[in-house]
Amino acid sequence: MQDIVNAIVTGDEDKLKLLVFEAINRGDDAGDIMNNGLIAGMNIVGEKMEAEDMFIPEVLLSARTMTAGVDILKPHLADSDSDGLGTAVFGTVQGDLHDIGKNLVKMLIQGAGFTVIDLGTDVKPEDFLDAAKKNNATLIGMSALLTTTMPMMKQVIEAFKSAGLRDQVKIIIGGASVTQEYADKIGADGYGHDAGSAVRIAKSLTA
Ligand code: B1M
Repeated sequence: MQDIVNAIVTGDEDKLKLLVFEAINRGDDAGDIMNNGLIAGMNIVGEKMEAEDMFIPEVLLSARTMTAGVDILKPHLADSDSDGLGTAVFGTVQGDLHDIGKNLVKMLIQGAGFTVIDLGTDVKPEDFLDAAKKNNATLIGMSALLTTTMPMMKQVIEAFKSAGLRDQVKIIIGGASVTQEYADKIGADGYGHDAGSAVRIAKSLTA
């Protein structure tokens, strides 16, 4: 696992792919590889970024490496026990370009049986609203990783209120800086600390 962590930190995509394939073939648990390998590596990247030991180009390499690892793990992570749970609209809020966590949550939510419309990153409040109307969505999922972009989540909720659609959707939020307290404060219906809890909460809210 330590080699996987190191491959994420050094942004060595070829090595990471090899290691993840090896681990899967050995029968290692995909969730374990994700949490103790890929995400653990990304956490170190975050610490190094904060300490200015790593800079944007290197962080991007680590992010690309992480995405390659997630792609390999995807079929082993998503459980497709159920389907027909409704349509969810997902996106990273306006001003924010972080999408690894959002993609991970999306992947598991899809595996759980939701149809997901992914609006990508830097998504304006009105785009969440338009997509929800167009697709009859019952769940809105927002991700934000920057303290400066978290307030956009509130603006999205306000946009649904102004359009008279707040009661027709459940809204869940998450991302590194987001907390349950913040979710309560802005009136979100749920907060996911990680991808697993996001799925559990999404299912309970829309049941
Ligand atoms: Co950025 N960045 N970054 N970055 N980056 C952070 C977030 C930061 C904490 C790093 C640090 O300084 N320690 C810091 C934010 C500080 C703050 O606001 N408090 C930061 C900064 C400052 C910045 C820039 C401003 C840097 C600059 O330009 N000077 C800049 C902003 C760009 C922008 O968005 N406008 C920037 C840029 C980037 C890159 C582009 C280089 C790259 C993103 C690439 C990409 O996403 N495609 C990047 C990265 C990779 C990170 C760190 C290192 C890793 C994020 C990540 O992917 N983690 C990050 C440090 C950190 O978070 N420790 C950092 C792995 C991922 C699986 O976790 O996204 O938290 P996460 O998702 C988790 C949970 O949060 C949850 O489930 C996921 C799985 O468990 N979750 C949800 C997420 N979304 C959810 C939604 C839900 C429910 C749960 O419901 C819908």
